[in-house]
Amino acid sequence: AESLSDAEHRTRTGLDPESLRRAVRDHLFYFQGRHPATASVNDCYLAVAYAVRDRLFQHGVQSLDLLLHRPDARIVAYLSAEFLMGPQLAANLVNLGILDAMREAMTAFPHDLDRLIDHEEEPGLGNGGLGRLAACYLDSLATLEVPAIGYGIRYEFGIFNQQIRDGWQVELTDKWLHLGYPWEIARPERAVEVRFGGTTEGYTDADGRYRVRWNAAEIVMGVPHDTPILGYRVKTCNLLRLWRAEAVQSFDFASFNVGEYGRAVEQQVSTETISKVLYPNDASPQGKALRLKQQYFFVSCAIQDMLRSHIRFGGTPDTFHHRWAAQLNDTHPAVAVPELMRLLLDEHGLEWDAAWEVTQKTFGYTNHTLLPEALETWSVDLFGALLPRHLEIVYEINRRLVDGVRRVYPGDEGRVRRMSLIDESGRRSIRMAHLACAGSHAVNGVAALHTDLLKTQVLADWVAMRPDRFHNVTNGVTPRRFMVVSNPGLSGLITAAIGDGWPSRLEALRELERFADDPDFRARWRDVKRENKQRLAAAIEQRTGIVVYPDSLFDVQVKRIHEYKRQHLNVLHLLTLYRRLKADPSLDIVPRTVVFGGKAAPGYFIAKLMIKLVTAVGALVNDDPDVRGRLKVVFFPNFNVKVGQIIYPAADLSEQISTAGQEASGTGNMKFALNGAITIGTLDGANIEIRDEVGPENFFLFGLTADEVRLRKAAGYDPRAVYESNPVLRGVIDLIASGALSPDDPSRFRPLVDGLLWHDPFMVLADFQAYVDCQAQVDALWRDGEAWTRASILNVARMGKFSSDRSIRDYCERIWHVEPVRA
Ligand code: GPU
Repeated sequence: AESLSDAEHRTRTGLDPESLRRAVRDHLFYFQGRHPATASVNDCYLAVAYAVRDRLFQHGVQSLDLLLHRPDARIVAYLSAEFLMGPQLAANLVNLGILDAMREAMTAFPHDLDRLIDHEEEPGLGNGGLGRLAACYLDSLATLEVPAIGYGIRYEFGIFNQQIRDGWQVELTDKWLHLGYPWEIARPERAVEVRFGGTTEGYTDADGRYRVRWNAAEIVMGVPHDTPILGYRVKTCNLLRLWRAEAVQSFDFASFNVGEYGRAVEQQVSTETISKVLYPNDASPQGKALRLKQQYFFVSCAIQDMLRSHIRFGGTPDTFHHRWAAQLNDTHPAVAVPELMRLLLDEHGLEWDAAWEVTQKTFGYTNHTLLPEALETWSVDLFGALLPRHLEIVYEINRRLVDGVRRVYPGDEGRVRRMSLIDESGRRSIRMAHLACAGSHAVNGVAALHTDLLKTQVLADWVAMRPDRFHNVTNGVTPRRFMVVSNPGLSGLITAAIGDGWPSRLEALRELERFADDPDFRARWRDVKRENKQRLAAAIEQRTGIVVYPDSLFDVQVKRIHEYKRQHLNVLHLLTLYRRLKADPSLDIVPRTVVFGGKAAPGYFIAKLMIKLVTAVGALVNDDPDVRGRLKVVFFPNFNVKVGQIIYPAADLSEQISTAGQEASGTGNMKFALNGAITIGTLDGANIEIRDEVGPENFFLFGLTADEVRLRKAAGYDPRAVYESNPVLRGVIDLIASGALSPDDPSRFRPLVDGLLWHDPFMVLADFQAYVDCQAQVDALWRDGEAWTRASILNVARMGKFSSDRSIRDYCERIWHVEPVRA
């Protein structure tokens, strides 16, 4: 059944199949010089994309017009080093409400729409959860009609493409621009200059006031590239504005003699490396000068852009925060704090106190991790060499901060040392999380447990001084991309049952509860899941050659490879199953297909070894005649948004098994549950809130709690003792250590085994038995197909809280104090 809004959209000019067909044909002819009959898949894809982009910008211009007439409206600036946008075509067609119309339009061309959607490559401008969250938030901001701009870096090369060769990860350069990226428009006329290095000097201005001038050594141009972000079935169209670094022609070439053209070009190459490549580390900063340059580059572009537009539309520097609410997506953009201070002080002549008030009222800071190694610091020497003026400002912020601490806690020098922006132990470095806290009016964690741990541990001193600045905003994901686009079967079934309002009002899914006991509905629910599993099975066979059976339980763990996420705990369970089957080949077990996916940071040796371990287990079990196909282990290569859109809808069991207290939130957990998978998980991150919502009887819980982990460590955790006392565990560890999984290199997995036996900081062995027992409960429920389906339906019905629309409403109300601007 066609929804009212679909019908409405179709009658609007340019959105009916005939107009779309004409637009695609015109783009082929006039833009690409192609005849429709001979157009390639890429030609057709580009033509469709341009036809869609035209319609997005039509909305975008209207949104901008509206803003110009509403200079009182506050705009959100989401500052993020990563935006993991995923494929754009299908998502834009869904938001425009013309997926079916375009499908019909494309019947006149040699390649149908689904072929084009499949052909599209995604811009991988992020590592994982943090970058994907930013993309979900842009979708929700537009859907809620809140004016917003995402500011980031237009990396020429995004996250590497992962190949699996001989079971190992191999990294290939991601050339996402090579066939042309049709969704963006370059805006060279809006370029800004960004400076680096050099020195500062004091001077007295015309009014006799002391001022500082920054004599920089290097100038770089930032050129914005805009991608329109249309909300779901609304007219609001926001922007993702990504900056590309370019050489300043006149600067470089004028300073060299004719004979030194080569050196001039070298300078240009070095400048352009700033936006060349995304650092492929997830939650583990590298401290490289180029990374700091990237951070300052995009932040300076963004703040200058915001200031310029504020002033162009009649604002003054001291009212900047009335126009802009800027969110720092972790500390990667935290240098925005001294940058806004510098612009207000040095370029716009504000006094310190006034500038500081504007700055604090502008920024909010979201923390995304508690891992100590992930808390960013920059060496004072490096920072000062690159940003000498900003270092002075950081010192002044710190001087005032420390004064304040001493006033409130006289004599408490320990506290002063702990809270200082400068870590004085060892090489002096700037604590970016402290800088972000100091410069923000609001600080938030991303799930209830994470915020609690932030408040009681990492940022406890800050909470003591300013308790009202701390908030929780639990993460969410967009149901448009992760249900409507990626799971049309399930979406159609839901819409048939409860109407079509749910994608923008996800709490409405609760109405599905009354279908959980309807045998007919359950059967259709299972049919949808089966179709999705068949689709995944085909993709698995195509990409790995492994044949899997859609009737088996699809048990899935996809996410970055990290020891704290414990892919190896999952592997220990697989080997437990395998050893049971070897001991008794006639054992009646639940057939399982266990799918892994995810990238390892190229320099993270143990993570790469974990991938090799998974593929080695696959090689051992997949064709073992005793196993008889009842256990299949797959490593699906190059996990990204596009692959996720095939995998989430096909999962029965969602593995969320991080050590309690380590995963700030997780968002894959939400994507799985929204697609009817049941979670097996620890009390970590948002798992806790998911379990609260779906009900403990519809969630497989195991493992130590965050408190128990802490106590156990404090009491002196001895993994070796766990190993000694558990024969099943000993069996699987000994199997790995024996070299049976790596006959060509028997000691290959020794580093993993030794890490577990002698250190095990992530308590894998401590949770092993609880996990294996919990998996037995999974089997038991799976054997009762009706009960499983009921739990699956109830999971979806009760997941409404985890729409990113709810998260964004929370940010708007509690942190940004912004309101929608309705067309
Ligand atoms: N996260 Br810090 C990243 O993906 N990258 C990072 O650099 C940092 C955090 C993740 C968290 O690990 C995950 O738990 C969370 O759901 C996600 O950010 C979004 O908040």
